[in-house]
Amino acid sequence: MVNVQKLENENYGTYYLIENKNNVRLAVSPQGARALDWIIPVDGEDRDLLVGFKTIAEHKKARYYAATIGPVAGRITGASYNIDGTEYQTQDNDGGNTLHGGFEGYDTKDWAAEVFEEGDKAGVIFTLEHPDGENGFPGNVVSKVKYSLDDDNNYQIEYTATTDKPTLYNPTNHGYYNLTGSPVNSINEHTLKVGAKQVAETNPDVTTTGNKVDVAGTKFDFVEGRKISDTYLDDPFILDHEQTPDLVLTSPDEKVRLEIETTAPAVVIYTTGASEAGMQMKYGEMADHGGIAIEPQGIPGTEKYSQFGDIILRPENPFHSKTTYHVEF
Ligand code: G6D
Repeated sequence: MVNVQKLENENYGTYYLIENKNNVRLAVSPQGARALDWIIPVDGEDRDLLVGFKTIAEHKKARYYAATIGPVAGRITGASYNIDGTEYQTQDNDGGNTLHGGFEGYDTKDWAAEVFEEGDKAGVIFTLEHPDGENGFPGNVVSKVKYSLDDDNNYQIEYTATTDKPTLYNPTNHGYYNLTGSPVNSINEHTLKVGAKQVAETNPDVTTTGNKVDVAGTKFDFVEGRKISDTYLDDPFILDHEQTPDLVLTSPDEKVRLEIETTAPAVVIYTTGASEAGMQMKYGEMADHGGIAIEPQGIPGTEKYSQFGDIILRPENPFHSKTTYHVEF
């Protein structure tokens, strides 16, 4: 039976603790509709798979850690886009481009929270109303992000959204993971397997070029699964969806296996580097390469490149996507 409690403490403020029968605990916050902790018992010890900060204040400052990113994750090149012949300008917060929804992206918002129980799972539904035109995104958009656990150790995030005008919509969860339980250890000895034969090519500013590139023989080839080693990533992997799960991350001690399955067309994988090394995290100082962010989403740049799909949300076609993070331990 999955249990949900609304709690309050000085570090997290108001948050929700979701616990299943196997002592898996997921803590989530209305601030940024973000996950704070994802703790599993390994050999009788607690192991927190999420890389994050001790306090919600630090999360708000750093912004993205396991937060809901939106309305558009990734970069909008030139901070502008066109829908049905109308040009829209968004905020330039990243060298001429818009990153992760701009200065006031969904991760910066306080979401409404509602506890739910549905069959064998339970959790929290976060809701946000985004007013028409705010930060260059048209439409009164209502987003709902449903965080849940079940007793089979599935952690699920489900997104739905509606709009009264055509707009761009491509959310993600920007969770950073380290399956050793602490980002004091690098992720180099983790094994990563990604069901993606192609990545979206990127420019030096990390915007996409519109080209899809085969991973065979490149640093992006994780099709068969291999150690991450000193491979630094900040790239969209285009999922084949030919195998389930879409992605597997295994801890160095092989005691924890994270399986991710998503309806999203891609996952952006970002590994932390020198710019994050030394940051004071929940369990100590972040090592260089201390965390791997896995962000299921539409391919960044889809608003410009139709070959990537379509991220226009229209009134007649509500948005839905679901990602399941299953952990074996
Ligand atoms: C950098 O380019 C990367 C992004 O992909 C990432 O989400 C962010 O850092 C945290 O801007």
